[in-house]
Amino acid sequence: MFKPNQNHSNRSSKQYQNLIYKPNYIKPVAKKEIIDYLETLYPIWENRFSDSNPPPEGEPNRELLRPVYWLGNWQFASLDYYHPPKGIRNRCVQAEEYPSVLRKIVSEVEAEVRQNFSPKDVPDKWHLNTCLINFYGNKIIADPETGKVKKMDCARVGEHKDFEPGPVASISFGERAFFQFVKSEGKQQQSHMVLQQWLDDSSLQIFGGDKFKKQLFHRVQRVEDKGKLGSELFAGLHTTSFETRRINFTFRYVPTEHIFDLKELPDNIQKDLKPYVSQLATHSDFWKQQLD
Ligand SMILES: O=C(O)CCC(=O)C(=O)O
Repeated sequence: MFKPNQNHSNRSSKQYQNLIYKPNYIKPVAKKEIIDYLETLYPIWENRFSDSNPPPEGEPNRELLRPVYWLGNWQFASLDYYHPPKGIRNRCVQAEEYPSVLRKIVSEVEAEVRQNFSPKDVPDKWHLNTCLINFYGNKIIADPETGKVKKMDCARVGEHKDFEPGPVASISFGERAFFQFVKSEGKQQQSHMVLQQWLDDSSLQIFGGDKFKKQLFHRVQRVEDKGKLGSELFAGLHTTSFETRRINFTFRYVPTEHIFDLKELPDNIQKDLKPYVSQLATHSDFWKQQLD
């Protein structure tokens, strides 16, 4: 059992009930293949809201803090993500398949889950068919008056839950991230930290079960900035106005009946997604076909 409030180092494998951490899980050959694959992607900047899902009264629309790419199915932020039991329709859009290097890793991770998690925490038909790729780093902003460029560190994620059923697996590359599970004390109160750990380059983290998925929230407080690790590793990426120093893949499960083709979505939603899909289609045959 983990001890609350302990600051776990990242040097060795850790296993608690429903939480696994394995450093150096991805071997260098697979890591290189994954980075090569990432260099073929053109991540996009999404807005949190859209015409069909407008921001709350008085709030402006806003860009996410980082560029993203999704595989398996794309949960556009402006569709408000997959959120069962109510938010299941028009949330998950069929997307590109995993490349073979990820398919192999995913099947090993699924075996790991089936070996180590209680069957009651692994839903029927559970498999990791959805992947969010998050790019963490500095946003590059040019001052329109002076023309000077400044960097804004956006390498964090606020507390949230992943609502997809069953365990979630996360693989990290680049600079290490300080990851926390927290107990929310309500909107006006500061959350209470329960467990924190560094997620290192090439590590695997898996969490599931009621405690880590349903009760606690999780967040990334910061990503180290030691200089070279991220910038050299990610020099060939196609993120725009952004300097990446960490990449995280989170693999999740969305029941296939909740994944829709773009064409099946209502017209107003297709209209909201058009700018994103058009942008994706400029570099992806899959997305080009979805537009045709
Ligand atoms: O970057 C990470 O380690 C966590 C990402 C995360 O919380 C998410 O994708 O939901």
